[in-house]
Amino acid sequence: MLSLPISISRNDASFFCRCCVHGMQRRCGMGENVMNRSILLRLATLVFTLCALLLFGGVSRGTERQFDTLHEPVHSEYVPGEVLVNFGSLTREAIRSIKTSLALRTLEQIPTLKVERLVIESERSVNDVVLALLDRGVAFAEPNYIRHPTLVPNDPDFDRLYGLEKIGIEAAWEVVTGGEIVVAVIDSGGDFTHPDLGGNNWINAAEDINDNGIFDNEDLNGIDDDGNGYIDDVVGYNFAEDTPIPYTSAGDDFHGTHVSGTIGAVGNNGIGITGVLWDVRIMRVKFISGAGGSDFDAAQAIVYAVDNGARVSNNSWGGSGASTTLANAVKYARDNGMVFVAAAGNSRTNNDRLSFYPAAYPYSNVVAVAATDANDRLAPFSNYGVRTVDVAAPGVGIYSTFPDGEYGELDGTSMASPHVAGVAALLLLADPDLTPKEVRDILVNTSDPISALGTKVQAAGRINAARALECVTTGENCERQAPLPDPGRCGIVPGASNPAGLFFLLLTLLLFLPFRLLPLRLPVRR
Ligand SMILES: [Ca+2]
Ligand SMILES: [Ca+2]
Ligand SMILES: [Ca+2]
Ligand SMILES: [Ca+2]
Repeated sequence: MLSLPISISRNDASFFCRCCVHGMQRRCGMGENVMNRSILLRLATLVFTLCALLLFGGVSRGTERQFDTLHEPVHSEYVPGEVLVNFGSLTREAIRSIKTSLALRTLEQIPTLKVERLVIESERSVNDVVLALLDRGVAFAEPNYIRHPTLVPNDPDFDRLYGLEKIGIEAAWEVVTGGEIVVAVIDSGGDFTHPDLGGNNWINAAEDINDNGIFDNEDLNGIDDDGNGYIDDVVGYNFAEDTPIPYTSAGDDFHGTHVSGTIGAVGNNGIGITGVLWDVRIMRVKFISGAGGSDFDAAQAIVYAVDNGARVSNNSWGGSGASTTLANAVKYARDNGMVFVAAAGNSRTNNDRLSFYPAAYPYSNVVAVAATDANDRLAPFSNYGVRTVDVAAPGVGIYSTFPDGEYGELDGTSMASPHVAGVAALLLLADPDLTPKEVRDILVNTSDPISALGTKVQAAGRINAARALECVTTGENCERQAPLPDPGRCGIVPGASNPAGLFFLLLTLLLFLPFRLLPLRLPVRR
């Protein structure tokens, strides 16, 4: 294949091909060697390459790229007076000297990720200290960004009631309704005593001292009975407040409670609602308190969920600041086989251009989710992006559990994400050997085509739980349902009856032809 100055995968090539070289998508889409095709095709390839470069300038998640913090906004919200640092291979003396000269004191560490959370005991700004640390050769240094739950106010305009039918859940339940799979809700806390949630709690058996399957006072013996580094963590952990109780109050924890209900409110128990799964083990990992949570706490929460056996995590939160700490935690999740489902964000923006993390991290286990309404339209608040947002799911007027035995409606990509996390768990119950990337690809390919989403998400449609399960259990209907997405920004097509297109083509020929013809002439036949 023509070597491109940016690293794109075969799939990406077909994607750009479809976008820019009308009528040639089939050949390119098959990923064949284009070296021995006609000059015309080669020229067209040059043009679409340039077009892709100019208009996209990046790579899709199909190829995992190096995470780069340099292009991110510097004005994001972060914890004042704190930095996250990986000292890399510096010697102990060098580290001590850096800490002394910059007046830094270590508060906490995550050994798995080799990251320290440091407090700045001087008047220097966070940005100043980060730059000073980078100057002294640390592996990375960054602010401890604040993440927020991806919830929007329950505006009456969005207020529609509809159920799980939209994603074909009833047919999916004919295959599997739930089972022994751990799904971590990394969020605010969740009311784990809710009558419609309590039966589906993950229970850390070694910490359940009285062995009654419930987190109660008798379990609080002050001992880390399972030796996982956390004392009395029976149903999860609260990293926001550093306690084993992942629930603080109805006001603080309604978001995580609502998300939990969509994934796994107890089904077929004669009360309230049901989640995507009737039966599941929900691990409650709280790091958000009040309006937000820090990256350090988020990273701790992710590592905890991975280390304690969660196969899927739901992450209905995010923010714009790029964080290596958070990225490394998501990568750790990937390396340990966790499907990381993340809300795309509620700022109506294109994540391909303005990244929203963790949804935009380029790892193969990340499933980024946009929100749709009862009519399969993109929710007005939802972020999108054909390269960085994978799928769409209902996220407007979602009825689910609230603390203290209550129920209510919320809107947001926060509410879309748990639909997808739930379906991912159903797929893993049907086939526990699926890799996170396989789960994501199945969710994308089996989505119901929705033309309006063709320019918005990679799936060009909304998830379909029934078809995804059919694919996993029978091998049928696994092929992509929707046409490849159209980024809608590639209007300048060579040969088009469009003066700009002709100008673009001529310019490309003048600038690149002499340089590119040489390799194009080389025969590649054997
Ligand atoms: Ca107990
Ligand atoms: Ca423990
Ligand atoms: Ca204990
Ligand atoms: Ca129920």
